[in-house]
Amino acid sequence: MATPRNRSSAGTMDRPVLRSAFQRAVAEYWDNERDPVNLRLGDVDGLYHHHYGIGDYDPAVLGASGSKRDQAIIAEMHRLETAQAELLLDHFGRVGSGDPLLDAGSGRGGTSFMANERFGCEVNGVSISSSQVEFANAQARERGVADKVRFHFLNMLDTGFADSSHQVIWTNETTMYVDLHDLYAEFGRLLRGGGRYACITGCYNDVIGGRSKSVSQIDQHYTCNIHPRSEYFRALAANDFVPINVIDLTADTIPYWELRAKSPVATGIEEPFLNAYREGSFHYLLIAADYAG
Ligand code: GPP
Ligand code: MG
Repeated sequence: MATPRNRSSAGTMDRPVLRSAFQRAVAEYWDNERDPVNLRLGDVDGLYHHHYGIGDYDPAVLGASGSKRDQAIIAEMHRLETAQAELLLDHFGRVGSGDPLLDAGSGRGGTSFMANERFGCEVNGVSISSSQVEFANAQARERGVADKVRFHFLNMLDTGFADSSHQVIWTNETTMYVDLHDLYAEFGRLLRGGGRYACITGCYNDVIGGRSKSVSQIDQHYTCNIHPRSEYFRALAANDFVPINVIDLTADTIPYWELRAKSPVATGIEEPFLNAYREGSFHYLLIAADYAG
């Protein structure tokens, strides 16, 4: 089992987990987050996601009324979010059951549990939100996989795991919280040669200009800093990652946002997402890259 070296749950004196005012603000946001859009969806089957959905929704869910309608919409949104995570797992490349995997920005653990179920592997999840780490470890115990799926209060930019300790690392909508060059330097250290990095992210379209108003509203809403599309490929190349797949999921995620806008758990961020995607200032992207270092 890959375990972090020399780390207490709060980091070390010289290398604390939270290192800047920005990181402390991000941790505070996620420590306090209890939004029904995430908790009620997670309650459907015990997989608590912190990412969006892909694929068409079944319009029949809008036909019911009252609480039946609410529950049908919530179950459908959850199905689309789980489909998103399944697609990400499809891009992990060759994985043996003895290969350790790393979920960087693991939230309440949804994608980690799916990865463990699919591949039978040990999974490490890291997050700078101690409440999310606690929640996810409680889920691991409840699901009977605590010996295989472990969540750590650690900074993905400096995890403390050993060099070449992981076969696959993924980020499911978490890279907008970190500097990509620092991130991929750490991932290069952690991955074995021939290891795989898989990512789903939202990025702004710097081919046609700067950060749009809608993208800025999304940043503000989540206390994040969405990167330009080009930055991903520059930072990957600079750290010896070679992309094998890049998929524009923008058209595939729009139905999720349309359904979410009609749902009882809409948060107000639906319009900025729909505007940004429709005007072309923002993309929902999957990137899979092999580590060639
Ligand atoms: C996490 O999903 C969302 C983010 C980390 C924000 C940035 C993502 C982009 C693709 C720009 P969530 O499920 O916690 O969000 P919500 O509460 O809105 O469902
Ligand atoms: Mg959500």
